[in-house]
Amino acid sequence: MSVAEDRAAPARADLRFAVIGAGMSGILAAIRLEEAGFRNVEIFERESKLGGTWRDNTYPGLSCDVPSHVYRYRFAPNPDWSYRFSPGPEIWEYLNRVAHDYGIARRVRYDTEIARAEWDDGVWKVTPKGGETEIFDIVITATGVLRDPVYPDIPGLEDFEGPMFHSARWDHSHDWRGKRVGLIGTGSTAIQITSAIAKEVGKLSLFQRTPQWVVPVENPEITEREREALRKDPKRMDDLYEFLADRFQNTFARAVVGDKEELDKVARACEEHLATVKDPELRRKLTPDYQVACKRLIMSDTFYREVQRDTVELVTEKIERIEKNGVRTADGRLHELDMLVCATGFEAHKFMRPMEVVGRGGHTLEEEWSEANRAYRSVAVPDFPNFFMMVGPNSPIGNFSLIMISEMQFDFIMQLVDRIASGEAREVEPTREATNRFNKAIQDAMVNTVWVAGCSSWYLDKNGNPAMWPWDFERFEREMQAPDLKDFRLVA
Ligand code: N01
Repeated sequence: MSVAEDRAAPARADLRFAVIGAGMSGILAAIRLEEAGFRNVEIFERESKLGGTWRDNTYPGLSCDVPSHVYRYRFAPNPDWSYRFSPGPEIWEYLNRVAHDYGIARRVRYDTEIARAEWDDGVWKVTPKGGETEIFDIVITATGVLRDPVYPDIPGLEDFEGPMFHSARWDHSHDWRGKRVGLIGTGSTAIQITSAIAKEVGKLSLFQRTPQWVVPVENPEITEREREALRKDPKRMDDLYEFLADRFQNTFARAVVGDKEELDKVARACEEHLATVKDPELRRKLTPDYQVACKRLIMSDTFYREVQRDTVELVTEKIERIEKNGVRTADGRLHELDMLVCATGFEAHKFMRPMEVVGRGGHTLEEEWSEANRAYRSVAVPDFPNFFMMVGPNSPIGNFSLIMISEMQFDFIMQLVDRIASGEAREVEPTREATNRFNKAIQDAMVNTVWVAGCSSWYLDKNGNPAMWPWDFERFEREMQAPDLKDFRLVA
């Protein structure tokens, strides 16, 4: 069960850490810090349970579109995944199990939202909402990306008299079976919901503003025999991990950052898949007019089948307003509904906010990021000493395994923490020059990516720039291997 490599106990094992968030990244940080010998690690979680996005999302059809055998901590292989892309509840259980096994779950300070963290006099003063300020040496934010739901800005949303909720706040007290369900949005979430409920709804009105490219990806069950083989021989799991990671890195991960040949392959697969839709009119409505993978690619081999059912109507007329009985579209038609689900996405650029972060000399993160969210290699910000982010700005959040990303970022952060723990430095932060250089390189490289091909998506920040990692995965691995200390200001 040990995750630690052979490490000497830190000279300053008493360093105080605030880990903010107990989702996938926060659990990881807490486990790794404790394994490294740090005794004072506090984990703050604003909700009453851990698990982040896998706690919040419980909608029908929820699954991860990254293969399960790479969507796991490296130190906690799981032979029991039931499908190639396992259902959401299984992932949530996995995170819970790991957090329990490593003694983290019981130590999380639940229902504790951090309102403010201020660097003052060489320490971080961290204040929970309505709570007392506590002192820490190091702050690690692990607050996720797709956390706060966005409801559509459509007049009358509150007028609807039936159940209405966001996909990430699914209200299970209302059965959708046999009902007239309205579903707004056609992102990854809505596609999964459609595939799951189309057969049993009374009628599904799927409101599409923009069609999506959908790549057909099979999701076979992992048989008990296969699971048993993995249980007996854990090396098989490691081999599978390497195989899946390699395959992804050499295909799709390259396609989105400029490998035209790979992108063409994905495009052909999507086009052939779309051609399986029989009704030409429906096919026309489902045909995007932008580059494949410009928006986050949808992975599904069931959506086109399900959307062709008699129970489903794809509505492409603009929504004019929402009324007490349903959705009124611009053609004057009222789509009468019993319940309405908004699968309308998340605020993907908030990071730890609304938490207020105040760095050196009273400089706030809000000021620092007033033009754009910029960090040094996604993990640190100048003027914010001993402050590290997991899955911060420009992390590779496309269709990658975010667990893998988090682990690499943590390894990088840990090497900086080691400088403090060994007594070599009291404060560590990236230089402004290195941070600017990194962000300039990001902007220069972005022109080669598929995300600037002219579509709108949650990848784009408020300036219309993709908040993504514009290079291949190997470069991310290389950059996360070891900090270049010339790029840091270390204060002894
Ligand atoms: O959200 P989205 P999502 N009127 O932002 C539409 C991850 N995820 O929850 O395209 C009408 O992608 C909007 O329309 P348009 C994954 O990273 C992962 O689906 O902007 N429509 C769009 O269709 C994913 O990318 C898994 O024109 C409105 C939809 O709502 C991310 O979550 C599974 C509207 C929002 O799509 C977000 O996906 C599920 C309006 N006013 C999700 N406002 C895995 O398998 C918005 N829309 C890991």
